[in-house]
Amino acid sequence: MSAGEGWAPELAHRVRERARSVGIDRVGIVSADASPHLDAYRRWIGADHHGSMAYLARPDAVERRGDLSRTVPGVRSVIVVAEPYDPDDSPGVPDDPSMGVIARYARGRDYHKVLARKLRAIAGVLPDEVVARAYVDTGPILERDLARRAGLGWHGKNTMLIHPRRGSYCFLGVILVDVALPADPPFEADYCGSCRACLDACPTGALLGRDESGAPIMDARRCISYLTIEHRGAIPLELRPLMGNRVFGCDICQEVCPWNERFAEESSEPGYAARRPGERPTGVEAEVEAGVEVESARGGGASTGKDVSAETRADASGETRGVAYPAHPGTEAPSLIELLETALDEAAWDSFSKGSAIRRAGRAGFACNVCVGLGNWGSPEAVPVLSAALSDPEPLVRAHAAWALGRVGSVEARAAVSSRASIESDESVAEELAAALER
Ligand code: B12
Ligand code: SF4
Ligand code: SF4
Repeated sequence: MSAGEGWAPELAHRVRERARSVGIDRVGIVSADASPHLDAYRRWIGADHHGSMAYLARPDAVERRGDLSRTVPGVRSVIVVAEPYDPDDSPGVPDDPSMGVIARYARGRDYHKVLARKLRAIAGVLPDEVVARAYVDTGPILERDLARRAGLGWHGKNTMLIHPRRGSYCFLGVILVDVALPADPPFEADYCGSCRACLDACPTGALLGRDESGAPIMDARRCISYLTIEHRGAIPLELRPLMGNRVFGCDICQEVCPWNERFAEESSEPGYAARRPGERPTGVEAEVEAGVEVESARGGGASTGKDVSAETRADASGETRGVAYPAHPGTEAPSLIELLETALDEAAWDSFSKGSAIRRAGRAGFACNVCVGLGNWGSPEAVPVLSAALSDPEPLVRAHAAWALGRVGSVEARAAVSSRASIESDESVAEELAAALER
């Protein structure tokens, strides 16, 4: 739709005010013109750097990334927001191989739900005749590219969108609108300079530096975040030892970034705080339990943007923290043994993963990640739980447990592996069991 000249600045002002009222003060606006960086994206896909994330390579979705009007006909502007999550780390956990490290972004409530709600609230200030669709990682959209063009930061060599006074621990969300709003100046500077701390720190060599056009390149197939969240199937053998105790996502290339060391911004969103052991999910999930169905953000993104009533319901969800729930070790400083016990038990997994981005890995995928962590720890203390994992209904879990027991290598570990080998019917698991015995 077209907006009168005087109307657009007032709308943009209202958008920023509403964003502030839901705790978001980083808002940028960019025109919905074609991205200058679609070629870089195409090259990335062409090099197979996306691995098995097939949704990123679907030809129609690639084209839609370059032409937002194929997603929202008549789109004129994009409102981009950045919302910080908790930058703090649990002291000692990354260096303790008996503990599992869960990436910061996934320690609290699923950001897709939390931020989607805030985006709907922001879009709620737009007049009814404005078409607005909100996305948080849920559509064929180059969110980081839009964020840079909206002035919110630069693309670091770790591929993250970084703000020079707030760092990179943030989520991005976008609202596509069919009205032309005044655009913010793009972020032109690159403050990485000669630094290469992230490239040197990445344990798997997933970061490849900048290409000739200046675009930062990641081979996602090697990235621990991809391996522990998106990858389906066995984790490549040669990468398992490099994963250490990172069992869901990875923040290493952000942890070493000087812009985070100096400027990481605190989050004011209580939903993103890490869950304590046994802690019950809050907010959206509590509503679902109470029988109030809430639209899920993932896969859809088809919100009209005007449903502020959902947000009001979220606020009314009530206090549920601290209520006992099937045991789980929480997300702050979980022991690997307890994490695997959790992943082997459907009810415990459900309580642990409900309302959390961790659920995306699936019970079996998460169990595999934890088996890798336990194998890297290599302690005989892990033999009982790994032996139990050898009886998991999912062959993938049995295969990763066999690998981990092979790394432990104790008499008990070997006994468990050979006992399973005598009855194992799945060929790929049998191979892992045999390899574990050889080791
Ligand atoms: C696929 C994906 C992943 C993959 C691949 C990551 C990657 N680096 O590409 C995996 C699973 C590995 C992943 C991991 C993580 N992800 Co992720 N992911 C995405 C997703 C869905 C798509 C990203 C994508 O298209 N990648 C392909 C590359 C080519 O595109 P790009 O990274 O946007 O890069 C652009 C620039 O290079 C730029 N560009 C091009 N040419 C040029 C030229 C010059 C000169 C310059 C400067 C730039 C430039 O345009 C590119 C597009 O072409 C986005 C959401 C979205 N829809 O955008 C979230 C997103 C990028 N992820 C996010 C997060 C939080 C993470 C993790 C931190 C989670 C974790 N702790 O484990 C890690 C970070 C790992 C890392 N170092 O990137 C946030 C990032 C927020 C931020 N501050 O940047 C996003 C935006 C989700 C969100 N809505 O908040 N992710
Ligand atoms: S998230 Fe971890 S594995 Fe992935 S690029 Fe960064 S440091 Fe490397
Ligand atoms: S660690 Fe250094 S090179 Fe990497 S993103 Fe941060 S400033 Fe840039």
